[in-house]
Amino acid sequence: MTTMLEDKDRIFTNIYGIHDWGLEGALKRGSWDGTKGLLEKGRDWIINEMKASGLRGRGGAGFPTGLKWSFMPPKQEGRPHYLVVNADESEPGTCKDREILRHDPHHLVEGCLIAGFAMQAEAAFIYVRGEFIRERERLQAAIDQAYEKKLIGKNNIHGYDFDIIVHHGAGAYICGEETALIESIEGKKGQPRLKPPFPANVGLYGLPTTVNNVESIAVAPTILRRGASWFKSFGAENNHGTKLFCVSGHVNQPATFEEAMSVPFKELIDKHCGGIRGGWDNLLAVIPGGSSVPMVPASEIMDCPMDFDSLRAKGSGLGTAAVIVMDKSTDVIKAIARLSYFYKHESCGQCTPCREGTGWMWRVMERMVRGEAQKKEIDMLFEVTKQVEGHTICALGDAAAWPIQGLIRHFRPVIEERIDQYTANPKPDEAPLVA
Ligand code: L3W
Ligand code: SF4
Repeated sequence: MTTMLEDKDRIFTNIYGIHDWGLEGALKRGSWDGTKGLLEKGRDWIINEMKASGLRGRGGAGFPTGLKWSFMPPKQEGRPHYLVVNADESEPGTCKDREILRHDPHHLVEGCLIAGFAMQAEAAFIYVRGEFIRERERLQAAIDQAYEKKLIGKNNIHGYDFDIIVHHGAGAYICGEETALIESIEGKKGQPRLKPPFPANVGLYGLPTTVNNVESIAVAPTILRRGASWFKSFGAENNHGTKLFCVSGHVNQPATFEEAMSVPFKELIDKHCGGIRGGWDNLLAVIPGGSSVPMVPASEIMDCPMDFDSLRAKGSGLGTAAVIVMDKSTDVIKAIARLSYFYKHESCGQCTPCREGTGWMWRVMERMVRGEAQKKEIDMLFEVTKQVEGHTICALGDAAAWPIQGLIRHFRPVIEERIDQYTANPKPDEAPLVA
């Protein structure tokens, strides 16, 4: 097991945009090298190699990518298959797919062709976050280069006709949920569908569709060129490969970088971010996987391997590997209240526990920030999060509930102290904090 990467092991060698992002630069860095030969090895070989690599989806859920590709049903005459790439990167703290679109877009373009071939898709639709205007332009330019050199499109040099269409979103977080994203491409309001059926059976325009995150598709060409066992050699059992991490908050140098899966948290931050602001004793807590996962207190995160299973064992998750670091200057109740406001604002409103619950939880959190609450309401708030969790159409309900659960689980004394302070010195009628 390897948990520290060397430069030679990095897939994204232009993540900081130092080199030419375009086709010429990408070719020098190894993109499009022997792509035809990979396709000639056949669909089964590609899917089996992806399964053997141990790659788990990089969009948050960690579902095995090769297995997902294998869910596509046998091709039927007159029923196209589609690949949909989720570039609607909106999870608070997450800024990794953005860097791929900006600086290494040919990894994604080539990945689309290979993944599309493996699942017999006619085309890929790449759904780009509404706010990513320059990123969409950059991606489109890379796609245009690939068309011009006949790397994709009709009668291309790889012998598999394949189109790539960029769809620009309009700024809704919920359109990152795969079925809301599909609805949005179809021109409808972006609201999640009930699953099952999963997109593999009933996806875009009712046809077999696989939805993958940008990073999941962009790493595929390198995995196939270097081999499944190479990718699998990084990380711990069931948590393999290299991974883009985005670290924000109270570290000395916030950054997005590629590292081996399962690297311990402290090593990750010391190596890439220059440690914690004010030193390690100043660390309060970490949200390790984007705002949708519960926080982990400093005492439990230090030696924790940064991977799906280890963080789950801590009651949290790797999510998108967006690591939000909070030092002791953080008003931890206010930080979570801000997330509650975000989920209330982004709820699509179609199911009652989420539509009503997110607003309810945010309003109570506002009072908790001021201390304008009764201690028994802490348990009531926790109970409400349990009524929302698992009772909604999509994961946004869970995502709204989990950060509050993490706060109560780890920082109940801080909430109680705030209530005691307010009781001793009430300041009623203050304006909302985060509206
Ligand atoms: C066929 C089955 N397909 C599962 C497929 C399913 C999907 C994938 C994972 O949420 C999480 C969410 C956010 N037959 C299948 C099957 N599939 N069983 O596998 O499915 P699922 O439901 O576990 O997750 P999801 O709905 O894809 C993603 C969390 O990620 N998250 C935030 C993400 C935000 C971004 C972003 O901004 N870029 O990614 C962070 O933690 O809360 O729990 O494809 O169809 N039997
Ligand atoms: Fe919409 Fe929330 Fe229900 Fe998801 S959980 S479908 S965002 S109302």
